[in-house]
Amino acid sequence: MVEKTTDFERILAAYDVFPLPEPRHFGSGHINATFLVEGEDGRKFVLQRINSAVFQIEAIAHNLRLAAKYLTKHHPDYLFVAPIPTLAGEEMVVLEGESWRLTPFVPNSTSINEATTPQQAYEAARQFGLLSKNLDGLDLAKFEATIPDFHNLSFRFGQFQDAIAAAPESRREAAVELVAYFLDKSEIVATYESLMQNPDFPDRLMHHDTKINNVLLDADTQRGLAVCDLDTLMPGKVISDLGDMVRTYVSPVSEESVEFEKVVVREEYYKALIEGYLSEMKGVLTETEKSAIFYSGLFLVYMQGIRFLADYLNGDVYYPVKYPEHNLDRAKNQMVLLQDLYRTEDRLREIISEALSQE
Ligand code: GN1
Ligand code: MG
Repeated sequence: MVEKTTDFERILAAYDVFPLPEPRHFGSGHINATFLVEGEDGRKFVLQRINSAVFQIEAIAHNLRLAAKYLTKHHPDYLFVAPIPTLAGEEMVVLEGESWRLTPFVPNSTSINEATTPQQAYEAARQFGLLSKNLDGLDLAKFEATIPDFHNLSFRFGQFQDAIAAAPESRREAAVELVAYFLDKSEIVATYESLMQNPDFPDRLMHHDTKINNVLLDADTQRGLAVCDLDTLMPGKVISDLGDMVRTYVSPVSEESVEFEKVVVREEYYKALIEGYLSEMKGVLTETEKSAIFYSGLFLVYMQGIRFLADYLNGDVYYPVKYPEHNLDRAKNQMVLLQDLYRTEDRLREIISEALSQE
């Protein structure tokens, strides 16, 4: 559905792009509104309204500018889907208090919500590995947090505890089993805190939203072309990107599924994503980072589970919902996935060792 109140023509005039036909909603992100724009000359673009309640908008522009400059100099052939500057040289158009950004639509690209072949998992993971590898060497101190504490698990755990304490009785009651499960697994937070103290666990430029639908695949060959949705490109830890891939590539059904019996770890997809990521990053990672590969799945699935659950307890103030228990179901989906990661732990650790020992 197109928001009739949006003055697309005025926004796009800043780029000298004239939309034909009316831009339409595109993709499945939760936080920003995304539209596909077809220009009168046949060119296609992706237009996004950035959620300024969530993001430090200036930090996004700043980080992407630094990254684009570095990549142009050091990796000129790398396809970095950066915002197109307006005719006035700005990264964004601000209209009536809202910030809009235009990126090129990569020709013949497609994105998927679930991996249906291990090769897709391999290709997607390779693209995220390539991004961090190509950005290795940049001075991280120059980058800013586009969402402070975004993947700080101690902070997220604190928010979860606050949400439990403040929840209305009815929601706390409905969530009681899930809350107990996630509190019982707080060892995941303790492991995070000890890793954060480890000097062999460095910051790197991470994408921080490595869902499979943030990768552009060639529509014909399914080869990875590029990554998109770069709003959370900022310094972080390797467990963020690896973990969100585990979270979203290994199960045959997405985080939206309520067919909980289908939420399982597919080992061949796990293997493919680990091999895809390591094909780019093996030479970059430290020993501690390598030893945290299995943990990365626990970390991210746990964090997403408590974020969904906290939002349910808070009355659905962050993630848009289609029905009252939507966030509760999402949290349950994550719980089931976490349980399956524990169930398959031995085999997954073997897969990691084999991938690390391959030449
Ligand atoms: C949000 O907006 P979207 O769908 O790309 C969220 C991610 C979560 C994801 C769960 C800024 O991403 O952290 O993993 O939902 N992004 C933000 O689907 O909170
Ligand atoms: Mg997204």
